[in-house]
Amino acid sequence: MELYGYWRSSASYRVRIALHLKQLEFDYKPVHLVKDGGEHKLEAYAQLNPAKLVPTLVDGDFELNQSLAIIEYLDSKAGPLLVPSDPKRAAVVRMLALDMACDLQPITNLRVLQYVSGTLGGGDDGRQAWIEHWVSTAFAAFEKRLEKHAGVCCVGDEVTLADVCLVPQVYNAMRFNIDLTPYPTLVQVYENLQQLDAFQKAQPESQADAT
Ligand SMILES: N[C@@H](CCC(=O)N[C@@H](CS)C(=O)NCC(=O)O)C(=O)O
Repeated sequence: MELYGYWRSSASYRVRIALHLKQLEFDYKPVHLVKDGGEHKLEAYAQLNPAKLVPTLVDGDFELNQSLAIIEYLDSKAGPLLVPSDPKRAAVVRMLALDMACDLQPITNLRVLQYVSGTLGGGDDGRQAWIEHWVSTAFAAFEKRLEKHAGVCCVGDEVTLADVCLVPQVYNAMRFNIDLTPYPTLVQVYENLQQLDAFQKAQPESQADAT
């Protein structure tokens, strides 16, 4: 399999964690999101993803975009299951995963930040205020959910899709110096997950394209 991604992309980071948890071999194909206006906007990459976003997984002649669809596909290939089979547990895991991947990540994505700071004229301060507002809104709610559901991981003591989606957003928040002290449960779960080999291997700074 091949994974087209970018070291700092949170959606690529999710897929890397899932691949490592499942111990699936893959070739990592870096797509630079910043250099020369972004390699993801070039025709060669748009052939793989017309939405011009990373990641893309290629498995033989099968090409797939959208990190959550990719992770579900990987779940069908190899264990451990990241969405549990118990329906209630699965629904809770999906709820938490979507809090991060659907309600938070898209509004802090590169193209949105560029629009806020550039097109709308917000500059660096506007971008920072935007990130702080939306991360703290999402993390405050997530902290409450974790108080109800967390063990060592987001939902009990097993690693799930919720953890795979949380860690990249915490990495992103730290990158933008967001104060995490109001979210002690979230920070504890993040630190627990950072101990695991798969999460370490998937870290942005450990990727070949990290600069
Ligand atoms: N919902 C998509 C989101 C993909 C996405 O937003 N990718 C970002 C990096 S995390 C990207 O390619 N951004 C490029 C840009 O904003 O121009 C997924 O989960 O795969």
